[in-house]
Parts: sequence; C-alpha cells; structure tokens
Amino acid sequence: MAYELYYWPSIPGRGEFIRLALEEAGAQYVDVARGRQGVGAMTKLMKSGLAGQLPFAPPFLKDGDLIVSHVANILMYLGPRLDLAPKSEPARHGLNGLQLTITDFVGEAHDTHHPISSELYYEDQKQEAKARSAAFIEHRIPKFLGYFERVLTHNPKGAHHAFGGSLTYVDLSLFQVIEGLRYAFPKAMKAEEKRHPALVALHDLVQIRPNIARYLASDRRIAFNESCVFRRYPELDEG
Ligand SMILES: N[C@@H](CCC(=O)N[C@@H](CS)C(=O)NCC(=O)O)C(=O)O
Repeated sequence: MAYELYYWPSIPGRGEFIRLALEEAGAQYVDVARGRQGVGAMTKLMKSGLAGQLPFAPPFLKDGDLIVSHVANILMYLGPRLDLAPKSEPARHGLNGLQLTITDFVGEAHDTHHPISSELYYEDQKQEAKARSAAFIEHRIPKFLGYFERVLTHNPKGAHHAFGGSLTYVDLSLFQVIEGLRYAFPKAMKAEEKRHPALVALHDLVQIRPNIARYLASDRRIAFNESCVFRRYPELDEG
C-alpha cells in the first residue's frame, strides 16, 4: 500500500524532508493535498482524526491505520523501512538526535521572517524580522553549520555521511537545509559555504544521486517561494 503524505501543496516547507526520503528510496507514495482530494483531505484528518489519532500540523504520514506526525518522527518511522537508517534501536536514536537538531535549525530559519507570530503577516513584523535575521546570520547559521561540519568530519566512516557509512535521511535533510539557506540568505551563505566544505560536498553528492536528480528535475519538486519556511527577502540577508 502506498504511503500517504499530507502537506501543504504549494511549498517545499517541512514536507520536503519527507518527500526527499520517499523519492530517494523510490517508495510508493501519494502527496495527498497535491492530488484530486486537495487540502480538504488534510484538514479533515486534522479536524476529525483517524481512530483517535489527531495530528496538530502537517506534515504527517498515513501508513494504513497509523498516522505519524512531526518531520523527525516521520523520518524515524520511515528510515529503516526505506533503508535510510540503521536498523538497531540505539543507532536510530543517535540519528534522530541529528534530525531533531535540524528541526531546531529549521524552526529558527522560520522565525527570521516570523519572529513575533505566525498568525501575523511578515509585513507586520518586518523590523523584528530584520533584528532576528541579523542574529541568525551572525550567530546561529555558523553555529548550526559548524556543528554539522564537525559531525561530518568526525564520522569515523568518512565525511560523506552524517551517520555511519551509508546514506541516511539526515544526509538528505542536510542537502535540503543547504538548499533552503542558499535560497533565503544567498549573501550570507556565500561566506558560510567557504567555511563548511564537507557540508557543501555532501550537498553536491546528494544532488547527483540518480533518484534525487530525477526528482529535482521533475514537476514534483516545488520551487522555494515566499510562503515557505525558507523565504527570500533581500532586506533580511544583509546581516
Ligand atoms: N514540529 C513540527 C512542526 C510542524 C509545523 O510547524 N508545520 C507547519 C507547516 S511547515 C504548520 O502548518 N503549522 C501550523 C501551526 O503551527 O499552527 C514538525 O517538525 O513537523
């Protein structure tokens, strides 16, 4: 049975981390809100749930009778099934720690343009967004990227993977983080990339994996835009 992914249909957003894993694995899945059923099917599940399972926010995954929510949790569920994670439970928790750090990083990237409230427009919190972005560029991008650079260079199995000796969903997510930051903060990233060669090399290796390359060239890959987590507002990229 195909996995059902529920996410907003017009943005890469947080759903993209799940799409990349499903695409790399060549898994059968339906991106439900992008299909005939539309967003209505997603909001219906969020309102009424499924046998008591009530997801708070997308993305969430439906696998038969089970609903799994939160990016890191979905990936932890899918990882061993798609051969994108080690099978041993302790190792899966180690990997999940890395993915949860990506969750934090993505949350902070979102807060650069919505530092006060997600319920307000960007235009209503522009000044605060500018201050938040300056701090994100000065302190948080270097701290998170520096951490993942160390994770890669400390991997005893080699710097081509964040965990162990083969591809995991964390490698795919790191690719997407670099893509998103390049889109949102092109100026800041120009300097940052020089300091993080292992991350850039990982990004480039993921990009040319056959299934990923095919996906990126397809119309299933949604372009970044200003409704997404990673948004390009040039005034926020000045540091
Ligand atoms: N921790 C969740 C965050 C989910 C989330 O914030 N989803 C966004 C879309 S990217 C949303 O629709 N949020 C609605 C809300 O927070 O009210 C995850 O990692 O999946």
